[in-house]
Amino acid sequence: MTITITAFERSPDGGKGLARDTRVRWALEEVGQPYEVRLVPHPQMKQPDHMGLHPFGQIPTYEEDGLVLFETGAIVFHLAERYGHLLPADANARARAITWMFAALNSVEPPILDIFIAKILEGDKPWAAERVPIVMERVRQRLKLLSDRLGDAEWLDGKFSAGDLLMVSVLMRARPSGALAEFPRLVAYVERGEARPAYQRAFAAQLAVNTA
Ligand code: GTB
Repeated sequence: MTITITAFERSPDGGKGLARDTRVRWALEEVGQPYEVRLVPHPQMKQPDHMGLHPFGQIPTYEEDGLVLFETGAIVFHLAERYGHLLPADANARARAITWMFAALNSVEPPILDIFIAKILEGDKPWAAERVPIVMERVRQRLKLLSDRLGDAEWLDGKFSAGDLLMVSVLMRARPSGALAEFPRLVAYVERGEARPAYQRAFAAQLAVNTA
């Protein structure tokens, strides 16, 4: 049984680890599963072969023994369910860790992505100069509450979980705007995630692709 994921042939970030295959690579490393990567040139993502795997023509996808998945949250959840390690055994602790997975993807990632949309995709619009500070303030408010909740804890709820893996991955995208740096506890939290050997292996693997 071989696990195959897809990734950008060349990530637009040049290997900073911000494209979403990195979080899937990280989860695979955490659960100790070997995997192969099929690199997809951007135009090919919109062709029928790839659209058959991913309805929105994006990366990453996940293939394993006839199973095809898309959406990084679903892929990380599947890996945690099938291979263990990333979710606690206790039912209530497990439910809370899953709640943090949803929080990362539904409550923290969208405002952070809005920074990229406002600055880059819509940066040339006449209203961009007014919109960017509004979007930044919304991110600040969300990060402040997250930082307060984390406090001085190492991870969001006890041991490192899939919730932390996704939250750290999402927070990394707030770094280029400077928003993350305003919250030292979150900076340290992200650094703890990045220091994990599994993350280091995932990062190195995507970097090798993007600097080859
Ligand atoms: N909700 C989906 C998931 O979590 O799997 C989102 C998947 C997604 O957005 N994929 C992006 C993609 O395929 C790549 S990761 N885009 C091509 C397209 O839509 O045509 C997003 C991404 C891209 C670039 C950077 N970067 O340069 O820093 C970071 C993240």
